[in-house]
Amino acid sequence: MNVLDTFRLDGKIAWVTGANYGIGMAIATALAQAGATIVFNGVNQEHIDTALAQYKAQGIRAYGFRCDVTDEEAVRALVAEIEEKVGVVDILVNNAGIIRRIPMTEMPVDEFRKVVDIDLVAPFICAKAVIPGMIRKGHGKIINICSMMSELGRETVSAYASAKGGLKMLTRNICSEFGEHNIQCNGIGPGYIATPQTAPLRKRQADGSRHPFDQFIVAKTPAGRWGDPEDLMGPAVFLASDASNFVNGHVLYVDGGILAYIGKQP
Ligand code: NAP
Ligand code: GCO
Repeated sequence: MNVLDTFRLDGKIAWVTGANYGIGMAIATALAQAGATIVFNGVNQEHIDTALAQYKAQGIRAYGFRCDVTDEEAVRALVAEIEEKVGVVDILVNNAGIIRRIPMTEMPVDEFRKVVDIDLVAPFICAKAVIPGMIRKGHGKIINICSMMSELGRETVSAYASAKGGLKMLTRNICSEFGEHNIQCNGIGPGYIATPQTAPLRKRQADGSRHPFDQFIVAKTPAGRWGDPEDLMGPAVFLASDASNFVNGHVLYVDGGILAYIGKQP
């Protein structure tokens, strides 16, 4: 077999959570281009409808659902609906996520819990819902969208870093518990990517200058730029395909080298 054939996803059903835009849409698009049928969900129906039109405009047949990934009953019902209307999920990408940037001592515990609920508990809920079908099929791929904050902290992101650190370990645990069923669970750890989630960090200042954090990240990243969602497309296809059947419990950092770099001397 030609090695490139192992990257194809023809006949596979891929569920990407939170793929209305941003990283999730780029990953869903990549998996579709590799041959997968796409299922995605969000919480905002207007965003879902807009995304459906965008996928259709690219010639991608996608199924869009409104489902809050923190609601286990709703997720179980969604997986049953997917299995009835589309088929058993082969690939799950736990992408849906939020961030709250609040100094820890000022963060209401409800806000902390909300971030952990969406960024850590929900990937558990979604993986738990699809693993039985993957076991029945004899194969499965789970990709958890981690973060640089699975490895590093910074001011104001205590909830997010705690969740993403936990998501790295959930990734390793799913690998450990279900590897014998030919299920591979890996993470993708994006660096700083230009999406709505990071838009506040790139907002132009009143005087037209670049945001100080924008300047900081560009200086800290060997690639000398922010990542684009498209930078995640190839890594996602790799981890969703047979090309990675012996890769398990790994977090692939797609960060332009920022985690490897101490930064330029001021
Ligand atoms: P984004 O632009 O804010 O998009 C978030 C997506 O998640 C939206 O489609 C949103 O749907 C969905 N979502 C939020 N809460 C949900 C819920 N409870 N149930 C279902 N869907 C929900 O985020 P992004 O920048 O693309 O990031 C995507 C993932 O990558 C996140 O896990 C994030 O933590 C991670 N990440 C991002 C970066 C970065 O620099 N951008 C770097 C590392 C990791 P609606 O439109 O319906 O609200
Ligand atoms: C932040 C950013 C980061 C990125 C990403 C980095 O406020 O520091 O939002 O957390 O989203 O997770 O990998």
